[in-house]
Amino acid sequence: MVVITKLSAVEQLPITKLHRPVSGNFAGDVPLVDLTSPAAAAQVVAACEELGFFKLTNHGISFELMDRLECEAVKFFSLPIWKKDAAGSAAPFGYGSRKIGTWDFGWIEYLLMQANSINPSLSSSFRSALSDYISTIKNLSCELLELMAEGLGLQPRNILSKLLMDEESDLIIRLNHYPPCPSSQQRNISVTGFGEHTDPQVISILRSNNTSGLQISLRDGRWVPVPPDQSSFFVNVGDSLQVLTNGRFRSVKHRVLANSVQSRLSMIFFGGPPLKERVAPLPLLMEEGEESLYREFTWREYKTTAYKTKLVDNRLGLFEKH
Ligand code: GA4
Repeated sequence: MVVITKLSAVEQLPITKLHRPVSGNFAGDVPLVDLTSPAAAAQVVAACEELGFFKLTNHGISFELMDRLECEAVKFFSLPIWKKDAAGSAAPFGYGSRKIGTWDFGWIEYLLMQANSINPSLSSSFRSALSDYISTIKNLSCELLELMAEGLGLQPRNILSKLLMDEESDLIIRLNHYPPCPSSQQRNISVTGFGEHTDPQVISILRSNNTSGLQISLRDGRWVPVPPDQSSFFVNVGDSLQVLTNGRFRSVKHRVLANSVQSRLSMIFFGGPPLKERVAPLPLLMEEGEESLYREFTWREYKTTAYKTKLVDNRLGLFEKH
């Protein structure tokens, strides 16, 4: 018997582990989905499985619609503090500064609103820009959820999107202003604008101005910056969609670091189901004998628990079976 103990030249080379499938459509580390491509459904599913995050291009939404809301948001954040406070407190819906949720702080001021009952204290031009933006982005979210259903081979096509189409669906819009933070550069440190977290809802659609700051966590735990692009949207899988797909799609961990010279302005739409809706894996997605990774819960239960946690906490972990 001949025993070969010497390694060949190729076997001695260091191995570089690829952290993404070669077949995907990527710009740097960020998966790309072109809504006009015949491969869009497959691209969406690949991105949601790999990272739970993608950049959406060719979405057909006019720049004017985004710009109008951005200009109104800039006007709002330039108001004196007492006028911003008139929008009510961020908990549960209104204007917030520095404080996020119950336990966290960030270099940020923001306006948090229920998408279907726009804050009456805002100017009429602001309310009109918000209402036009929300109805367009709600439709876009549903289109994406239908594309996901198609890519996953699910019938009917609206099996996911109907969660956002109910009169009682829990839809939120958030406008974030991250002022520049010059001391971060002077002291050579990173200042947190919004600490790392996953979104509890089904889907989140983000649009920002051209200021950097957003980062996502890759599968191997590395944090990578997401280059801003004011004409595209960035889409996040939320915890609820991770549960609906029994872990096949991943809710992405993300955070925002303050920019030392420029203001960052982002507008995010969060699509959640009605509070009474049960959130559980779709039976059609389960293989024979496959069990749910999560114990049963309603969106109300998950949301109530989530709102008591810290941003960094693994909220879904509290609902895992094993
Ligand atoms: C993250 C997604 C949305 O911005 C949000 C956030 C909410 C808040 O800002 O009050 C939360 C956060 C978000 C996750 C866990 C809880 C709740 C702060 C926090 C620590 C409005 C949401 O629905 O959940």
